[in-house]
Amino acid sequence: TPLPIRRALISVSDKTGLLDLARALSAQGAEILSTGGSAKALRDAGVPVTEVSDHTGFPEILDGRVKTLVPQIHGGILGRRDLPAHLAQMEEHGIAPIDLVAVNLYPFEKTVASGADAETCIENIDIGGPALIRAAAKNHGHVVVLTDPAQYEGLIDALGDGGTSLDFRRSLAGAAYARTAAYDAAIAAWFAQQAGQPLADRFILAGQKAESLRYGENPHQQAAFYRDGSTRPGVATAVQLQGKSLSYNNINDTDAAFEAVAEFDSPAVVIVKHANPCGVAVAPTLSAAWDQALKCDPVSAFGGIVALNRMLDAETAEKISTLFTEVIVAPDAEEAARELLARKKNLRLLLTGGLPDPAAAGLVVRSVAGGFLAQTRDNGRITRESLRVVTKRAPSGQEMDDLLFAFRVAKHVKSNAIVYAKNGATVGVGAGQMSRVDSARIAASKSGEAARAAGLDTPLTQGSVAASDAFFPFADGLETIVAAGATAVIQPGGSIRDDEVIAAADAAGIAMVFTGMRHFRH
Ligand code: 93A
Repeated sequence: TPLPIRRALISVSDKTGLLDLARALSAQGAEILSTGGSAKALRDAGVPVTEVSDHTGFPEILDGRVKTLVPQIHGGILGRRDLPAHLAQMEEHGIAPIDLVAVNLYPFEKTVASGADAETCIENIDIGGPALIRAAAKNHGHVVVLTDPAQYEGLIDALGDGGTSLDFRRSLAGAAYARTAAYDAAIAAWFAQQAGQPLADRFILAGQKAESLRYGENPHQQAAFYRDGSTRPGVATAVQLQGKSLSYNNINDTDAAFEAVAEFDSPAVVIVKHANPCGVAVAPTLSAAWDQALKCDPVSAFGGIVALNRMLDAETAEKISTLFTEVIVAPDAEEAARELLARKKNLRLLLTGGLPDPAAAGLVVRSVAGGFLAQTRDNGRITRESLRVVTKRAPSGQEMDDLLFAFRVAKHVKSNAIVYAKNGATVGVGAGQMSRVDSARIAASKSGEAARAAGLDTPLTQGSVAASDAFFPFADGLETIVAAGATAVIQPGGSIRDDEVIAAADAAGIAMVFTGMRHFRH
């Protein structure tokens, strides 16, 4: 039988939806108990409310650190309504039952994110709130627990139907413990950070489920999307303007594309398929960058994800819309571009409001059987100054620009990665092969196909430069690149056979630079 609410305790830091909730409770006859700030907001709006301190006869003390941590409150929440002994004890100690608890916590995560000092962060560790939430969730057989304004509407609907069901209360209880777990995880992570522990040593599994996904990588797999509270512009924080909801693969690919496009300062376009770039270009305009990126591998680009690092303009949007595209992600889009894309009902348009900082520190986690691997994100970025020319011939200015571009792209290609580039655009991408030679060969042969499709008789790799994400263990990889027509190579160096590889480069008359930094990506 549905459970009506006789008495409700409301104590919320985030006052969103507070009045609607309180009015609905009041209307069905509930007495509302509330703490200082929440009580004031209700009184000001004319909603009848009793201060917790008046209800308990005990004042808020210690600057509010002890507001609700009293037996009248916790007894009122925890007492079992189905046990006569509990009811008798409540009666004996003058404890009135509390049937609903609506609490959202001191904004600890936001306070930390704002860069507040340690004392302020500590003051924002909520003690009474989690205690209320956990107590109400434990006694969900008789008590409703609300921890998020997004849950109020469901409660208001249930009240309209005469009260809440056990199923409803049970699901809210689960959500309540997920919230307090994530809250404590954030606090633990902050303490570890304060203690100076390295980023990779303080991974605590925390995240709030953002949405259930239709399925995972394959239709027989379940999937869900979690947010970790980060404000980094990207797929997790983007606003979706149109199109079906994102799939698991869409989210993964969009992330790969947007992280890659954020690497470049000039207008840039990245086209991603299966988490690998199949076309990347920088140019004076987005529209020109799109043309060049598409030329690299127009066959693979079909059904891809397109990421841009500038406000999407109408001209570029028009061009992209002629190709079947799953997702477009950009910091923003001009009104005309939005209107144009609105006609493509299935295309998803995501706007992030900004670009992530590729140099920012962060943690990347993946699961393995029985555990997790955590590492700091690959925020390494080589500069022109850090390169070492190892061949007799030094790269020309244009070659140098393209080498830097190609190496930056290679960072976002699954290993073994070989990227051919020319004039600020990829002309061949070899990804995810078990041998570096195969990556070099595949990229070159695809570029041959792309050239033939465009009616050219020389492969696009002719006169290009090439980047390798890791060193060449033997000269054969380099020789494959030379055979494809590249004139300069960028690679980390560091193989015991570097001498052989350098000799092969000199023999072919090409230029080669060492970065000293590797960009494996698996
Ligand atoms: O300082 S507390 O840890 N001690 C408490 O007894 C207590 N009771 C509720 N924090 C406590 N709260 C929190 O106060 C709630 O979780 C809520 O976030 C906040 C609401 O305070 P106010 O109604 O004064 O704005």
